[in-house]
Amino acid sequence: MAAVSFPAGGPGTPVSAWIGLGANLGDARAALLGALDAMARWPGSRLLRVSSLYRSAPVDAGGPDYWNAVAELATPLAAIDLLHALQAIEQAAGRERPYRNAPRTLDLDVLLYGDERIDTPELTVPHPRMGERAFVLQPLAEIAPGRVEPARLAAVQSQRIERLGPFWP
Ligand code: A4P
Ligand code: MG
Repeated sequence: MAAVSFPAGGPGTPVSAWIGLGANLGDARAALLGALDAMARWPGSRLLRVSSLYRSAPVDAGGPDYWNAVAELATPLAAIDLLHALQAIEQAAGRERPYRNAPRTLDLDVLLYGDERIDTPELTVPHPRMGERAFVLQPLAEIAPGRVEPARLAAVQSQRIERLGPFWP
């Protein structure tokens, strides 16, 4: 049986985690909504805030434009269990991994997990590339301005991103 670990506050203590959502294949908007709906149904977890929906040019990747958003989830899941639960949602949405940064039906990343720093082969938090990406920083700044340095946001202004408006609930 897989080992179960708990957040720093102890078993059952909810932690705020910020999740990055992205998709650029199929009905991307529906995939993002479906992922939020699935997270909201996890026992003991609660969606606290969801950013607007954004449309963005692919960064370090090809293919069609992406749909992106960021959500804050209060969850009793340990970080590694959260990652696995997100991967299960990706799989259910038909995610395939032909190569790194391939276009995808759904990508769910753990951006932040409370104030924790995690560096294991399977999970790095804060997400190592989030600081260079407007498609993460802009929606994150919308729902958690204290977690984004203004200088970082200013540095990614050249990346094309458009706010489409609220989409949750
Ligand atoms: N992993 C390690 N840390 C994390 C974390 N904090 N959150 C590991 C999620 N996963 C994490 O991810 C590969 C492995 O990263 C996982 O097995 C996990 O153990 P993946 O989702 O299977 O593959 P990927 O998404 O192709 O790679 P990666 O590294 O997650 O890519 P990125 O950096 O997420 O970039 N442009 C726009 N406009 N919008 C986008 O959403 N997304 C990407 C993907 C590129 N360009 C984009 C967008
Ligand atoms: Mg990913």
